[in-house]
Amino acid sequence: MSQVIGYEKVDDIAVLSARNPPVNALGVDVRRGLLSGIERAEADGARAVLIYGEGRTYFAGADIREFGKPPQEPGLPALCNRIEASPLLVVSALHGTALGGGLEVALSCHYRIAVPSAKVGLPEVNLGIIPGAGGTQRLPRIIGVEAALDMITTGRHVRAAEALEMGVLDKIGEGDPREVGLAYTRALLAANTPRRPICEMPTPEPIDFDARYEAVLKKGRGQLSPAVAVRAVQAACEADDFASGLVRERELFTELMASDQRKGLIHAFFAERAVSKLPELQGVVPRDLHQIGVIGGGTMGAGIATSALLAGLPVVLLEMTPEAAKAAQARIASNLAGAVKRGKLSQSDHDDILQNRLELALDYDALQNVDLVIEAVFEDMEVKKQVFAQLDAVCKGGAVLATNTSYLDINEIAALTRRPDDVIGLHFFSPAHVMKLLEVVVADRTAPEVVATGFALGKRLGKTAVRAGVCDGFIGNRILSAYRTCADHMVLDGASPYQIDAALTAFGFAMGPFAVSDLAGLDIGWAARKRKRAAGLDPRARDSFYADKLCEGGYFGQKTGKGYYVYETGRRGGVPNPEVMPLIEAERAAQGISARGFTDDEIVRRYMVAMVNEAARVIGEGIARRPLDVDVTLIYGYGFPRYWGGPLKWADLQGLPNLLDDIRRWSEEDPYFWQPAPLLEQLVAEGRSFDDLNKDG
Ligand code: 3H9
Repeated sequence: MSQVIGYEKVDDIAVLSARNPPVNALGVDVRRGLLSGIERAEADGARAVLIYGEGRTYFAGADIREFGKPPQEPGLPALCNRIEASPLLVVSALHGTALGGGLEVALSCHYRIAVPSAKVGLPEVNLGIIPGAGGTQRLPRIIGVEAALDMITTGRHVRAAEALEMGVLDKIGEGDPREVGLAYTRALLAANTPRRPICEMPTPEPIDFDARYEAVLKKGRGQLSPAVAVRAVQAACEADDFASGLVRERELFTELMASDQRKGLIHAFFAERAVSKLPELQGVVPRDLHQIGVIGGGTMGAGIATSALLAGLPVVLLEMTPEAAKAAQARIASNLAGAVKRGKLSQSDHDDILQNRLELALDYDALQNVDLVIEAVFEDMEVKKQVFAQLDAVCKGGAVLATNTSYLDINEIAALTRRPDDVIGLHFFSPAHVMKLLEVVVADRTAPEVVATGFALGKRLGKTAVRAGVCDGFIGNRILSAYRTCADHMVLDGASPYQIDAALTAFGFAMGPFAVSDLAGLDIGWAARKRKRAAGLDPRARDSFYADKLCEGGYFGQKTGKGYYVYETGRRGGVPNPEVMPLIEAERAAQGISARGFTDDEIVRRYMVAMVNEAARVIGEGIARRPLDVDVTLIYGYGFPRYWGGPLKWADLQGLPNLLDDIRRWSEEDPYFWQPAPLLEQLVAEGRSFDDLNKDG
């Protein structure tokens, strides 16, 4: 008797129940249990088999932890074929999330019923693979090629009602999945309903698969699995028979299983779940959050307030003047209207938020009762210090005092209060109601339950929260500063900003660094350069002034219509600004540099190695706990292509000794910039990888 698949006979129905928490993943024991359950039912005089999952869900897919390991029998494809071929009537009752291999098991059953809250999907492409247990062959046979391609190439989770309409499900029933399933199976038996194996259904109508392949490939920005899935569905239409279609699906599945993209995406899957699991927070209870305060209603403050309001948290927003408060309210109203337009918020909730849950205030006293307050005022230490002195005076005991600073020293801010234990950094990314990343910046004295509260707030706001330590730029902006500097050096030496942007978007970044600067505002980089120069640059550091000239001319990027690119109203993206290259050429001439050519590969390599090297420093100094924290930060906050798994997974895939060799070679031309990070040298010396550090915890 299987531990993970229960067997029970109810009249003439054999009931197989999955008991493999948390998500009933189809690991080897579950597969063995299902196989022996079907065999036992056939020998047991049953007329039908009902399969359902105990706990929170039907099978949520193959067990991802088995990927890359030697396969163990029975494989899922063979199991699905065996279920479908059973002479008994086989029915599945779905609840929770029937995903991937889970839906494939359901599709190998002859009938499917689900509870109304169930969702179904084939999300394999998000893990860098395609459905590998018949999903690409069975699904198009019951719902048609277009609907199947939509589900398989996007991986989206489809609600039960839509799945019923599409034909993925045969029926929806309210109640406990076991009872719902039993009632349906009894009804099917009573009506003498015949078995209905999908493999015996006619092949679906084809479409123009070549055109669809190209379109999906383009949309994936370098991600292969959705496009490969198109080829697998094509086989459902064009293969000689069902079995040959399965063989083709298997070939494509196996190729992707061996790919770096699969490794990267699986790494990203586990990294984003591990990121909030910090040993020091085990058992630490976060403080209650009933109401929060936000100081400053500019783009960032309004975005943070919107995010909290959308998550159901009432907000007190403090501004300095009635005009500023009105402008802040207008920003929040516009953000909320966008949420209504996108179907994320109902009109009545929108109205309720603006009338009852957002309080605008001009006096610090209004923050007396908030449980947590986030300041998002001007990025200046003196201003922040004034704000924190006021907060210290008015906020109730136990309130969490958070700063949204991007780079200032939070220890210095905390030291100014009588309660440094309550002070923390909560670094949001703009637009804060859209961007998923939240850096929870832990200062020297921050109490563990305040850190836990930061993570709890992140979860409530639907953010991916990463723990960071205090330094200039924390995890993300500090690493950004290094790879951005590398891009600037390449421009000085002969690459154009446009070639660099193109090479990096071809690598998979959402945007290149110069287009990003235009979006963020060139004035931000200008201010940072001025600050660094005023503090005194190391004489060995390379500097350049051409970008300052753009700013001096009033070109701050998208918001002024011109920066590295020219933005015409109504057009998406920009075209290269013809004034930029002459400025760069003049700069090269002034510095006596003769421009050389760069290949796109070299651009990507240098940019990535600069990123990895700085990331290794950030981990070595304890600013990021683990390599996976850096990976998640770059994926969620900096447009890093998820299918590489993050920069440090990319580094592992390239081989760390190769990256160190590059740094040593490049250090001959610029020994200041290309200094190997001690941690990178150590890992290479020990023959270890970044992922080994992740496993150390
Ligand atoms: C596949 O099926 C291939 C086949 O086509 C072909 C095979 C031949 N395996 O996300 P949560 C763990 S590919 C192993 O926090 P939620 C997860 O790591 C698969 N473990 O909960 C976490 O562990 P921990 C296709 C899994 O409620 C715990 O379960 N299926 C798996 O926010 C709870 O997860 C998918 O891609 C798994 N398949 O979300 C579905 N799934 O507690 C992937 C989860 O140690 N899974 N775990 O951190 C999901 O999308 C979400 O987990 C789900 C639940 C929506 C199910």
